[in-house]
Amino acid sequence: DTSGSDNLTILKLGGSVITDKETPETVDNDALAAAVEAIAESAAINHESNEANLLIVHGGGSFGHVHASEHGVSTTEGTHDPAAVTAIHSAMKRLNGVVVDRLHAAGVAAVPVHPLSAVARDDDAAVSLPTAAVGGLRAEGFVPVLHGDVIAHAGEGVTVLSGDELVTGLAERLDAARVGLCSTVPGVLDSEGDVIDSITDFESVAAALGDSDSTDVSGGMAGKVEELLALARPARIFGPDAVGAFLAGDAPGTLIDGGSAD
Ligand code: IP8
Repeated sequence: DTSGSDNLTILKLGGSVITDKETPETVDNDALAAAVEAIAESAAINHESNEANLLIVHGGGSFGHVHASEHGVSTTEGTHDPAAVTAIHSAMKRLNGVVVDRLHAAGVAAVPVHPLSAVARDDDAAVSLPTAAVGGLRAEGFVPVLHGDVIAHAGEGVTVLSGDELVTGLAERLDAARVGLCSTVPGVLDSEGDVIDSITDFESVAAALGDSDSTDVSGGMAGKVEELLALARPARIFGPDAVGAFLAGDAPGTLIDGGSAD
């Protein structure tokens, strides 16, 4: 089913797209500016009706990941050290602040939403993700901007919640019509380096993608593909140049569609 109840598009800006991964806490200004411009021009933001059909999530890049690995925290390895929790969360808030500020400067009614304050994992690692805040903000014409974060995790202290988990969780709960992940590469690449058009099962691409069960926060591209295959709606992975095309309703990059029965 491709038609969500209220035409919501969820766009994730990858952390390695909008930051310089090599240098701690450095924004990639050109890449962020290009993404912001594409978002500001997009029809997903209807300035006349004051309706926001867009929700943005961004990843950690050289903000969250640097602090998370410094403190040995991942999606499965937790911490009970309040200073570690605060350091990782604060770094993500700094990046989120930059993203929100740039969106404002471009005329987008972006508002920050911080998962640590609202989201938790139970001891089966299932994420509880309340949607009252994002739903309420959208209904009032705002574009919520969420980010990968640290969240309470039963028995583990806090662990990392990746932006990808937020995207799939919100897509299901908010019945998103379209889901797009902007990555540094133009799509999921095969072993020749060509963009794969569509992926409907993991086995057919496993060899090209390599192992997915690393404790790396997002599990790399293989982890993303598995996560999106488990989502009961189609999603796309595309490169930084294709944000505008995706928001315009085009079909750039790789379609990932595990079917609705998964
Ligand atoms: O970059 C991770 O989000 P991701 C956020 O979407 C943190 O995996 C806190 C490392």
